[in-house]
Amino acid sequence: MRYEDWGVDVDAAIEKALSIPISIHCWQADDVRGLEPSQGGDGGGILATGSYPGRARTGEEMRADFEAVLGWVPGVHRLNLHAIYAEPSGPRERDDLRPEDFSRWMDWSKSQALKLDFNPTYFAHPQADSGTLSARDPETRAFWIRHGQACRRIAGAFASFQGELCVHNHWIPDGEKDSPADRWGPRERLVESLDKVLGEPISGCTDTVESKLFGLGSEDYVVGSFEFYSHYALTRGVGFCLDMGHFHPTETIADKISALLQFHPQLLIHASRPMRWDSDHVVVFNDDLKAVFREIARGDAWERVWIALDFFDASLFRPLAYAVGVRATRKAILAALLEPTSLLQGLESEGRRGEKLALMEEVATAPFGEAWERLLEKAERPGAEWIEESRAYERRVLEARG
Ligand code: RNT
Ligand code: ZN
Repeated sequence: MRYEDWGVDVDAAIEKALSIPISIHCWQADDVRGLEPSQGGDGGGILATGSYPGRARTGEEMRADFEAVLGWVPGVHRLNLHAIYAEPSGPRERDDLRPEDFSRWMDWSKSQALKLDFNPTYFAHPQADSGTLSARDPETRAFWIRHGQACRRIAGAFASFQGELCVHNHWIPDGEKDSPADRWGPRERLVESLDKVLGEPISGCTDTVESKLFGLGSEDYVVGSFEFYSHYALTRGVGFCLDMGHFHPTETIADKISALLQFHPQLLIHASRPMRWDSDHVVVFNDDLKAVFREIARGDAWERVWIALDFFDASLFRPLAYAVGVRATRKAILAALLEPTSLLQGLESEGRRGEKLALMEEVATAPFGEAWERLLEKAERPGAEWIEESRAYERRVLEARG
């Protein structure tokens, strides 16, 4: 293969690409609805659009869908749960959630050799309509602080159950639609609340905080902005999460990685695909995605980055949406590892920038598809035939789920 002429060890790249965990978000399976008896309360500025039939409605249906998807995607995966996917034996408020409410997920994850990650759900709840951790009302704040604390204990329980850390990501929707007169108060309260949430040392629970520019209904002001959380994370020793859709519409995150990793020990990446806004389209193998993983590869920063997915499209068969996004992410990881980086950097350091650009253009049309097929073969996962398998699974699902 052409890559070998450039000094790239294709088999080593394939092996490495397969070993990097991709944390699959559970919320594409059901359009971010969760398993709670309906709570009301708005979605916190995120929105799955579409009404394709066959949405998973129970934990069992979700797990069945994940098992199908896992047959179509190569490499190591994790499963990223949100607190609203608890399966308690009786009614349970969010501030009282316990590890046993996730025992079905834990047992199942073990049977699938998946490690779990976790997220508190600070949205889609009547108490979240006027803010959560930054709310003016002290009782509302206290409720969400208890929720965050309960979730950290669950993440700690996952970690000890799986003998490996659990990445626990905090995203809150708090913000203002229009012209806030006070941008200070909510940020002061958010610092105070987060400090309380994170106060208890919990082994294996690895917290991250996720910034955002705007949401539906928080167009003018999001309390947890980029600067806010980047600095919070640095000063508190927690991880920072970058979501590909959480910046200005033409702003991409690839260039931020080498800047942030000068200071942050670790980053969580939410691979997503904003289309004109933070639309959470299914991730595809496009230039933005490739650029993110190329930066990680060039900095050999794989150990300092957790890779997770975050998209939800209700207009497609959901298991198919998963497989498209997971396969695209694995492709982007492989493409990054196949780059003849030292050749390119050598040309650059010698001042031969034209030749560097020319070589980049040659790399762009190198036979990536052949390497990808070799990876699939190695992982014993289907090529394009997975689409047929998805169609067969869809037929069965639509029959069973009406
Ligand atoms: C919202 C954030 C967040 C959520 C999930 C459901 O804009 O991206 O990560 O998508 O927590
Ligand atoms: Zn996200």
